[in-house]
Amino acid sequence: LQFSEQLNCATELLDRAIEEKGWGERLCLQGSGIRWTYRELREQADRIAHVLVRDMGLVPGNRVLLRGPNHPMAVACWFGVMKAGGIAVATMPLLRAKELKTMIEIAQVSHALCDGLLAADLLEAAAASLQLKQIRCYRQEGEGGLEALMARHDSPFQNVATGADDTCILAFTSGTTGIPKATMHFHRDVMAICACWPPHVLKAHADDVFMGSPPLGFTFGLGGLVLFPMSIGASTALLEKAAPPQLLEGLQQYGGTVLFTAPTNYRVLAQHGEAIRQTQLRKCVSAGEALPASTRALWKQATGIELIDGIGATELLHIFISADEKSARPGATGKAIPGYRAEVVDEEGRVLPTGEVGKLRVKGPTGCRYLNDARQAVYVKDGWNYTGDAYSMDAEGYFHYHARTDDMIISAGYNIAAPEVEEALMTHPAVAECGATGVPDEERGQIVKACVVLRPGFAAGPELAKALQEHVKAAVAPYKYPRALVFVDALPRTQTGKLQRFKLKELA
Ligand code: 3UK
Repeated sequence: LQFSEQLNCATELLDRAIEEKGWGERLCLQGSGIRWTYRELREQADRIAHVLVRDMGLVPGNRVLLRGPNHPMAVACWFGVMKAGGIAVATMPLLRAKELKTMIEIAQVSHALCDGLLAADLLEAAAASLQLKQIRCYRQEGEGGLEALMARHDSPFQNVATGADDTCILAFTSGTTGIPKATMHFHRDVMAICACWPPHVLKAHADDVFMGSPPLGFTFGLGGLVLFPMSIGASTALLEKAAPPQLLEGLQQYGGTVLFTAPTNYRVLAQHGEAIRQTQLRKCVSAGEALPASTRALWKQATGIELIDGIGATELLHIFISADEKSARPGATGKAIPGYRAEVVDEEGRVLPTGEVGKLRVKGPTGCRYLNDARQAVYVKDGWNYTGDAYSMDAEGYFHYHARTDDMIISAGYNIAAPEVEEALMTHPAVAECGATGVPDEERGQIVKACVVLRPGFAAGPELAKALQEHVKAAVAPYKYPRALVFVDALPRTQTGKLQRFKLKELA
């Protein structure tokens, strides 16, 4: 991978793959009845770039909103935007008109490419905003559809000669804490994430078939399901719906060998260990949320596969602390990956001694700039990104997750990390999922309250609640046990699979 002043990530990942690496006839993308080689994907992307420039009036630097489920056309659109020198604003499929309108305004979106299935909300958002004027839909019948326009352009597209530091991605953070922030990433960042984590930790090869659940509108999915396989000449199988049942079916149908998904899905899929053992699956990546040691053990026992945990963030584009299968430690996320530095610091930014819990900060080739957001000064200092996580580092340089810095519950003077209570609860056979939070208490300031989703076959009631409280007391320091506990049907989660802490508080 070359870094130079002039860089277009589509040239690197797509045109060079064909012209210089000779991967043109290799399988690149499958899904929804489509199978494209690298050459076929390029042809689609070239046509889309022509439509953007000639029919939709795009000029380099324009922001293009992308909306749709994971589908080969979504990938072709992303590369079309890169080729034309535009900035991709990929969004999560479940967003509704109101949220889309906010993003359109924050990111100053002028163009959009949208799956016909999800057009209604986008059209509503566009009507309410003066920003977005050019929308084309794919997988939609009729004259004005994207495919009809694409059919008229069959010459190769000359990629715009963007600079390595030109912005090419505006990615919105997932908003576990409130209003989403737009983060900016450059062409060089796209190449940097392909050069750091995949060769050093994932170590996949050209015959691997990548699969997973994260939407391409989430940088976890963009990297894991598109950029990483393409940087090594591998292929990817995209699923429009990717809840555990579809993931299992997809693994069987496409022969997936590398899986990217969140801890919750591994817990559910572990119930089908035998079926998974029958598939080709060999590498499993967990990110998005802390991986409890119990989930790692459960997955290993069910499938024989050691999970690769990794913490990533939209701000850093992808994973920056991780460990491969051989160096994985239960309860630790891993070490800073080659290319990145990570430290645990106190409120004043002083590095804390080994073992002490503090704020995690990270420095590397993909550090973030927020777009027009005053929170830049809070989250980025001296080139360090503060991720908002409470971590400690052990003597061997392994980083241990404790909580989001705002998930620390302070009860009678004790600092209690919500995820630690959750992990302890999760080791009880009755618990399918749970979330812990602090609720006001006259005597103690706050007390820990747990919301618990039961596994089928267990009956909610005061006896079980008591048993769960005793279970936590026996597993961790007794002052951490949830003094209040309710049974609920489901937990509030973001579309990226993260527990929504502020909604959990309301629920509690
Ligand atoms: C949390 C984790 C413990 C952590 C992401 C991989 O999740 C991603 O990006 P987001 O911006 O959220 C970032 C925050 O999520 N987190 C993620 N992974 C882990 N906590 N262990 C983990 N393994 O709070 C972090 O600050 O939505 C993940 C790749 C790209 C991504 N954007």
